[in-house]
Amino acid sequence: MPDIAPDTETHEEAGPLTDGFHLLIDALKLNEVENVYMVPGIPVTDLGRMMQSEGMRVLSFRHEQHAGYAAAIAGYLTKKPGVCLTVSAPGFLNGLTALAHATTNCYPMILMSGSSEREIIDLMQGDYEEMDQLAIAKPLCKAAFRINHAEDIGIGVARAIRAALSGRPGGVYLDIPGALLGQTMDAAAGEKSLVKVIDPAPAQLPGPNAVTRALNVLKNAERPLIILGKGAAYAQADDAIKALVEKSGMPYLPMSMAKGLLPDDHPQSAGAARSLVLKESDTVMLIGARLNWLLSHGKGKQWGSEPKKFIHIDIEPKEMDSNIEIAAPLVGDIGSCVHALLDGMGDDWAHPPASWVDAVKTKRDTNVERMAPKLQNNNVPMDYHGALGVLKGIVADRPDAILVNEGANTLDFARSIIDMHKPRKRLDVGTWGVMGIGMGQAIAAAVETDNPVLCIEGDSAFGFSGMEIETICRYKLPVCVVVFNNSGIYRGTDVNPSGGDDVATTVFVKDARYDKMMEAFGGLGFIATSPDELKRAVNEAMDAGRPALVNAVIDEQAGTESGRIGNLNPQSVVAQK
Ligand code: OXT
Ligand code: ADP
Ligand code: MG
Repeated sequence: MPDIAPDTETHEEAGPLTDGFHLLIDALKLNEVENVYMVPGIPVTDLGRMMQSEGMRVLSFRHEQHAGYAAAIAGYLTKKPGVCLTVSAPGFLNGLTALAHATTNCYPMILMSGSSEREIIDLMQGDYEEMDQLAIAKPLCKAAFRINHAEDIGIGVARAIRAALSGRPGGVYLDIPGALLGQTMDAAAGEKSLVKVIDPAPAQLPGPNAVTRALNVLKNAERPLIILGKGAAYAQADDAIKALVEKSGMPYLPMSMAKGLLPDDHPQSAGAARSLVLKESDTVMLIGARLNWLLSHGKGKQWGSEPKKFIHIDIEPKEMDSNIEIAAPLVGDIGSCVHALLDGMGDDWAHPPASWVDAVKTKRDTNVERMAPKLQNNNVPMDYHGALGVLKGIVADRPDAILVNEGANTLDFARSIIDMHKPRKRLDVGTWGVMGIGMGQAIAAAVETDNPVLCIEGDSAFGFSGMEIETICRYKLPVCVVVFNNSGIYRGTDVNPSGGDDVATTVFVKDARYDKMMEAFGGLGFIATSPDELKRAVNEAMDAGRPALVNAVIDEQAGTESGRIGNLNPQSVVAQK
């Protein structure tokens, strides 16, 4: 606490003072923000120090983008806003990608950036790291605020928290001018100015008519399907969702990060019958999933030729009819909507016709059986199936471990091969398919949950955040990174079409030893060239509970262009030279 200062105006003895630094920390702590992900520098270096001395966990990163991805996924995992703290202009911009990613994925996050002198910025006089950050952040987040006066810190933090969490969660920008931190005010008045946010994400009950309408549509379905998205996982209404799925008897399809909300080997899972259920279903109930590109916007060949009826549960009313007509919009929070449906279904809800349930089961069993022998192969060099077959077993043995996954082939194969067994244990590239979330998400997963973390990373994907393995080592986090090293983006075999000396644009250095990077910072390094070696290395690393990196050598030819989304690449009509 700063000194007691005499009031020079009145010559009376004033009370103790506080300042912007302390008010900001007190406001965050009052609202149970415990962890902050940051990169220090002017004007927030001392803020980081003081946060640490005041008992907050302050994780200092090597690059703001990864601190931001950590904060974003912390928000997803905890339903509290994850906080990222950066310096001005370049640090702010580095954090902005993650803020936009949080908004796109509906993760609650607050990006707090220090900023330079307002008067100089507004006259564009060239201050140190000058930038009109508030204006730049606005289109990329749910809300953006600047706090100019110490007495507004309590309100400013409260507004940021409520904006991030209420309704559809998302990213919020909070601009912290450097001068604010040094402002002083009477400590007692400062304490009174702080705001504890009451009920930041209030329950939003669906209208009774909307519930009845949804149940009527469901009742008339011959071939119903439930699609669970990551909004359903975020909602933490796990028991209610499981009860709804089981009471309804309907097949369900988990989107990538909803895998494990019910265990992937659940008898009603249609994860391994994806094409069939999308095409053949006549009624689809979406729970916390958008009809965006990942679901082909709800139309086209993938959805078959017969028209379908959609029931859509989402907290965001504007999501309804965004791509196609929704027969039964159910606007509200997922917990309340699912409970309302369960109540309305009564005790004698009829399960869907056996012909439909059996058709889904047959397709699922066929796909699983077809894949099984591929997962047993012990090929050297490893292909994706051989390597992921081993990791599937390790995840089954360690169901509490959090799986972080990015890449193209490494992502797409891992998603379909590795079963998840518990909710919110699979964290991946999200709505944008963004590379670079890996180490930031791994760090936050370890910090927020204390669970072990297994990262399955394409070698390109790993490169986006690889330097953060120093951060992982510094904080001694139980993170095992497996780099699927096929010497390139998608494959390691492309050649420069010009015949020149430069290698092809998708190809990396051959025989790279990513394991040595981890050893350089004191972590465990392994190299694995066969599934047996991979199994031994990952088990040893995870048993050790220490930072580890396994360099898994994958056949350079095994992957395909863009994994399973090669169809999205535009084609040139002019033949390549
Ligand atoms: O039903 P059918 O018969 O169709 O079968 C399906 C399922 O039923 C079945 N299935 C199963 N069978 C048996 N058993 C089980 N358990 C089972 N489960 C499922 O399997 C099939 C397939 O199922 P799936 O996967 O569910 O279905 P499908 O049709 O694929 O689903 C469609 C989608 C769209 C939902 C799905 O494909 C999906 O979620 N895709 C996400 C794709 C994505 O986001 N990709 C990442 C982006 S790619 C590209 O952009 C990359 N870049 C560019 C770049 C990016 N992204 N970011 C930034 C900041 N800069 C640049 C780069 C640089 S990727 C990349 C790096 C790549 O190189 P790496 O080295 O990192 O990686 P490698 O490729 O490994 O080298
Ligand atoms: P996926 O990529 O898994 O399909 P999306 O990110 O597309 O999932 O969709 C998540 C949806 O969940 C968003 O439309 C968001 O508004 C919604 N959502 C998030 N939290 C809640 C909640 N608590 N209640 C209702 N809807 C929610
Ligand atoms: Mg690769």
